[in-house]
Amino acid sequence: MSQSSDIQQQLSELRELINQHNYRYYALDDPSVPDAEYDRLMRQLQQLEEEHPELISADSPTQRVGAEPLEGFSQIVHEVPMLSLDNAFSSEDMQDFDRRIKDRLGNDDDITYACEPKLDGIAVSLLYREGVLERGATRGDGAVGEDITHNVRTIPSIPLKLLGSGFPSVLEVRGEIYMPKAGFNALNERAREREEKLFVNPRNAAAGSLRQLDARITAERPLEMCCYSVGVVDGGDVASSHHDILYQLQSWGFRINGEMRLVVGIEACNQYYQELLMKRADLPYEIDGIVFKVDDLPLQQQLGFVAKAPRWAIAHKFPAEEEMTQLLGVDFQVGRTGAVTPVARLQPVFVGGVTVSNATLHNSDEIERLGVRVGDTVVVRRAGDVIPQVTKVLLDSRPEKTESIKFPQLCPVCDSPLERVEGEAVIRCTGGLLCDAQQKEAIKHFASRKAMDVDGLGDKLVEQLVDEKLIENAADLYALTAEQISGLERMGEKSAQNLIDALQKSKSTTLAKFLYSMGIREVGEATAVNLAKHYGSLPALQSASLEDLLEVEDVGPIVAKHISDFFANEHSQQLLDQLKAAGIHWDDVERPSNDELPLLGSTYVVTGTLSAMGRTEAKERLQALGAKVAGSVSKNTACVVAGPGAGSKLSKAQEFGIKVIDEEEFLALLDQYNG
Ligand code: JCF
Repeated sequence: MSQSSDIQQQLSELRELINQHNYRYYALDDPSVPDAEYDRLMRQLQQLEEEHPELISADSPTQRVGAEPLEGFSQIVHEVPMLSLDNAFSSEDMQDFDRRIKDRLGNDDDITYACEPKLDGIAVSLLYREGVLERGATRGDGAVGEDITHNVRTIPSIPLKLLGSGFPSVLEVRGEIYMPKAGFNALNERAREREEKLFVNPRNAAAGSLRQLDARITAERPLEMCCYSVGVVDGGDVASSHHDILYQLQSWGFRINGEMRLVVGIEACNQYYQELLMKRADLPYEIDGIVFKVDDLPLQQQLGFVAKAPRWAIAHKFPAEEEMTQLLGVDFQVGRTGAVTPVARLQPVFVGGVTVSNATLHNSDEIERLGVRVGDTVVVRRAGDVIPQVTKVLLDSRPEKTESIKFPQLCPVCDSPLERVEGEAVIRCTGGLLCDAQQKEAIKHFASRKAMDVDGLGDKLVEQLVDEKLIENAADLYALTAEQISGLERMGEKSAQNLIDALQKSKSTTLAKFLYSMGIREVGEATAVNLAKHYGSLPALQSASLEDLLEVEDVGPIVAKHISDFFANEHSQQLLDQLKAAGIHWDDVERPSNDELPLLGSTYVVTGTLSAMGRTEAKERLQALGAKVAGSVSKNTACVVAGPGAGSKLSKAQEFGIKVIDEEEFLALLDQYNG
């Protein structure tokens, strides 16, 4: 064999292998090799192609990164028009759809439908000739679209070359290009950090990514394609049912929707709809409804089309997650930590399945970014159980008279000055517990389930108690009498006594819950548990220095400062005394003495692979000896435990001259202390 055909052989084997791995990873979500192996193969191919540039082919997996920018998009005419779908908005609409089909077929037998989520992305067409991707186009108006070949080539779930065999020599595959929620969130997070423009939703982000003349930009966007039908088919055949066509497409290398099901009869369609509606928020991509199609192709042909939509398919829409409405005004709410949040007061609108009249505007930066004014028409988004947000201003419909939104100079509740910490977006009230709002929120938090768990003490009741000046802080709760409570609106003698009993019951708690209930900034449930475990008692924690606090699991300099500030504060001290006097109690945690914690004060880092135990166990064993285990090496690291495969952490340790031990020495260390 000549050398060049030998290389050619090597190249096609590598490409074949990489395409297979790509398929398993991007189309089937079922990777066949670890990422590192995939990377090695790619590098091997790249190197070989560098050495033999004349052998690079357009369908090589290395050719996805994006070529030079285009001057503009050219138009393409869809040989088979790309139809839209009729919509159904209720189960009655679905019933009618099913009825029309049966009437037209002159047969009352139950129809088999293929059902799948309707992805909220951009419809595209891909043309394959002899199994090689030749052209990608947007749907456009269904008759004429734009050529986006350079961009679709960068999307990993789109095969540049079909897998397997038996595909028609000309095959047009249709589907939806979309951006998964996680990719969208990460993209916007990065844009926010760089103070760039944010995308309004994943669909806009996908559209914007495909509208790039420079495919190198598209290549960096987390796009996926999911296929749902074929257009032109020439020089070969496809299967005779919708679902079989999808499985064929899958075998040729495409991603299809894993939620696709076959059901019989319209009742089952409605049931599928309800199931997916429940699942909607948990799916990794956005959907705006369910597509139902008559599965049998001969039946589809018999049914045909009306105007621009097939008679054999329908989209049963979900409630919209975005709607337009008017911004009537902005209120400023003060939270437990004093953070002042602008809240949009909206003309009530039905969105995401509920009527929304308030939405968060986050902070003053966000108001500026949106450029929103009172009186504007805005887009409100409510997805899943997430709080509603204003995501966009419709400038085209801005009325003549709008008002700018003025962030207050003083706390809207207590008139204390507001402050903005350098580098933070949050503006806070400096009033602390003198601020009624912060006081109320602090008491609500104190009584909440994961804190002191005072049964029956809801938000409204706390507000009444503070407004009626019956309490000023959490400790005052324990001095309330049944008479005082039963005098309140909507409270009877029975409910008053229940609350007294619940308060009594809450006095017996744990140190962790008590610490959490104090609402110290950045001290959530997990940190409270760590603090309780580490110190065992309140006095031990109170007397801890900043450096001491840094020894606690997951406590960094900022949290440590908040904790230390809290205990140094006069109001906090009074509150703690008052609560103790009220009879709040817990059993102190038995904490090993310092003699039993020989590694107290040292920070360890575990890296690489250990054969005797996993890194998590290694970490726990070290912590049991009092060590702090950190995730990265710094000047404060006492020792690095390095197994085989250790990388940058090991080199950093060597650079800093930090002690490094291998697994054998590590096991000896554990042995030494565990006797
Ligand atoms: O997921 C979609 N957005 C979607 C759109 C799914 C389908 O099965 C479609 C479609 C548009 C047209 N089917 C047709 C015929």
